[in-house]
Amino acid sequence: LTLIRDLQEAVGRGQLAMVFQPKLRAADGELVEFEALMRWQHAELGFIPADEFIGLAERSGNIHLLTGWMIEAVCAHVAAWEAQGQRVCVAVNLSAHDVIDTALPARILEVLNKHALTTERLSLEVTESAIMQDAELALRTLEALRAAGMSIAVDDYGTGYSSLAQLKRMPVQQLKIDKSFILRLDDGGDDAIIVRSTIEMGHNLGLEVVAEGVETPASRELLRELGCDYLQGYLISRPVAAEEVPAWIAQHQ
Ligand code: G
Ligand code: G
Ligand code: NA
Ligand code: MN
Repeated sequence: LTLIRDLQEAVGRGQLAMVFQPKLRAADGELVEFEALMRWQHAELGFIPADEFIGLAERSGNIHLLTGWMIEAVCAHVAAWEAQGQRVCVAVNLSAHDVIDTALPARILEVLNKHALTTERLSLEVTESAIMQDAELALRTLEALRAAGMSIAVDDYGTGYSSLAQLKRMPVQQLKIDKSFILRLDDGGDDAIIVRSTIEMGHNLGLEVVAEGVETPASRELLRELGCDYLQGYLISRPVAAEEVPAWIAQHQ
């Protein structure tokens, strides 16, 4: 309970942080966007993993505070990079509660507008389980985000229980294959079969496919051969601090 209070205070006091992990186009290695990942360094407890404090925020009804902070801070970073002459796009993760918050799209547009940013600067990642918890409400939120020009990725694809028939009704553009299928892709096991058919199926449905958790050159090559569209993982880069983003881009070019 004190942890919930600490988290609420951390948002207000600017004690949350975020790191940025690049996503590249598989074919030519071109930088596409960075995914923003939230971090919390607790004053006494130290670093608390994101899935723990985000789960806590969800269960205690505080996730909208974190998501609101995230959207604002991401847009502020993107605007600052823009002022330095660097055009950066960022993907933000939404939780199950965010995706049924039908007022969220208007709030996001307000923040983009405040920073004079167009909607293609922001994309969103939502897990399939978050989408399917209340598919009707999620559909409304996602359609509004999509109509405004933001692209949406289904995160952790393959770990949920949604049927493709359900997912197909959703206005999503990308499938992000969960890292549990990618981490051991190069060891000759069944993961390659799963990944191959996921990429094929995604493409047949008109979706782009992203692989996360790319850790080895062998996995990268296999994913390229399988026609995967985008790659993300420690092989390319660990998540980096906001201050390191301009240097990362300069070095990558
Ligand atoms: O970066 P890390 O491995 O700690 O992320 C752990 C989990 O927390 C991942 O599932 C990631 O998507 C999630 N996560 C990280 N940042 C955010 C955020 O800003 N919002 C939400 N909803 N989830 C996040
Ligand atoms: O649930 P989600 O897919 O959003 O989780 C993303 C998390 O995975 C991030 O916290 C990030 O730190 C982590 N991650 C990113 N790339 C890799 C990777 O190549 N290997 C492993 N093991 N984890 C990764
Ligand atoms: Na994610
Ligand atoms: Mn994921």
